[in-house]
Amino acid sequence: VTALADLLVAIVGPDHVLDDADVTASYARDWTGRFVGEALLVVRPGSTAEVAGVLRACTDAGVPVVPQGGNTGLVGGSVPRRQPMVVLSTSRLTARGDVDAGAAQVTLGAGVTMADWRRHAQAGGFDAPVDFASRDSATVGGAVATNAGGSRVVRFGTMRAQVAGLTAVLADGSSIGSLAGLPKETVGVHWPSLLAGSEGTLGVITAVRLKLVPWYRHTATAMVATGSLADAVAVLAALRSNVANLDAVELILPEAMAVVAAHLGATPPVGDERTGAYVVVELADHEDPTDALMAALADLPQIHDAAVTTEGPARERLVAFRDRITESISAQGVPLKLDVAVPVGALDELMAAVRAALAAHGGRVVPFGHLAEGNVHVNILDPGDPDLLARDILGAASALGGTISAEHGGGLAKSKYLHLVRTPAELAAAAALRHALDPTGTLNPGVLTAT
Ligand code: FAD
Ligand code: LAC
Ligand code: ZN
Repeated sequence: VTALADLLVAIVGPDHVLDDADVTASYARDWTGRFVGEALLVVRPGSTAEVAGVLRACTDAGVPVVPQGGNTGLVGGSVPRRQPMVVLSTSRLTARGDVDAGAAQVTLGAGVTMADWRRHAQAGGFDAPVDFASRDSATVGGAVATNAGGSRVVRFGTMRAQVAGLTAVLADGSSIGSLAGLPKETVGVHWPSLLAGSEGTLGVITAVRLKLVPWYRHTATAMVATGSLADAVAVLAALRSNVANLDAVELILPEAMAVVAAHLGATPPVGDERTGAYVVVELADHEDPTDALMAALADLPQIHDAAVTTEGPARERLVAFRDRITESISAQGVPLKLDVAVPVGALDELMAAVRAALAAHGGRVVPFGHLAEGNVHVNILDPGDPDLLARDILGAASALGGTISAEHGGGLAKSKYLHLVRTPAELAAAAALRHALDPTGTLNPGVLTAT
């Protein structure tokens, strides 16, 4: 330990190698509290060259490394899980380039937060296309590494679609990638495509060249109450065909509304005993889209109650019922998080399978998610038998043509279930690729490792 610590101190300086257990503890515990490990050391390199030095030293010493951004990941991939393990924190990689208006791109250090990406883009007259509730801590590097989604995917796609370039360091300390951001290039392997969603298993992303989108100054937000999930999907279909500036279509099921309303100490803005599903809809545009939103919702027979707001405190109050669900669940205990997606037409069947699994294995479900992607966050409080719940619910998602992870990644949580969505040939090819880039198994062992 001392020899490795001395080497790391020589690379990043004494202030950036942490070994005091009181200090390293917060880097070793995940956001949910479900995954708690111990860090041999926490290292905070300040440049790509320092990241390379750190990785080379750890690989030479045979000590595995877990890359960590904001530590808001929800599947256990961002914290140590065996001894010894070094946490490589990107918290000092916070350089921000100027907004390149002609290209509509910006270069950011991997440790810049999602909120700072957005603020920086807006200061340059643009906007960031990805947004989600952990924005103040989650980093752009972590978001690329988990191919993060959030509420604007319906309009702009996931994080993968925003990466015009990146640089990353492999386990042996070599650097790959480019920040040129060329929109067209055809010379074989495309590093951003490979690294997006790789969850720290192929390389440490040190900087990203991200796309920007127009900054729509006007947002109209509605919450509507519908009778069922099928009705919510009918509302989604109508919006998709009738409006051009759809920015978010989010789903809250009644159990989640009850939990978040209690947490906020507020009454749900819409709905009553008829409500089977709430939908939060946003339109964003250069002109105020409120009239367009009201018109789009006006004659939909599936809606029995609606509230519409524009920017300001009223909108923030409404959005809080969606944004703060994850926090309100954690305030009640450590949930089992099964983040799945199915084709939207199969959402009813998915929830029937979830309820059957709960009846058989115990627990309280708090479901919500991203309706346009058929993505339901199946959060289970007081899970009776977590393994059987996971087996049945992830199995059902897969059988319905969906996935065991639409967001957040596989981490440690899903390693056991990768076979549900990948063939043996695919798992073998992925393992071979990983071995080629990281032959010593330094980077994030256990994560995305089929077991
Ligand atoms: P971390 O948690 O630090 O790490 C996550 C994974 O990425 C780990 O495997 C880690 O090893 C790897 N990693 C981190 N940085 C790097 C790097 N520079 N290079 C290589 N690998 C790296 N996610 C969504 O997709 N959509 C949501 O709507 C959403 N909402 C959330 C709401 C709340 C309240 C919370 C707590 C989380 C939410 N998340 C959501 C999950 C999480 O915030 C995202 O996955 C986020 O992108 C993680 O970023 P991070 O910087 O915190 O990464
Ligand atoms: C959300 C996270 C949990 O959608 O993905 O709030
Ligand atoms: Zn989500």
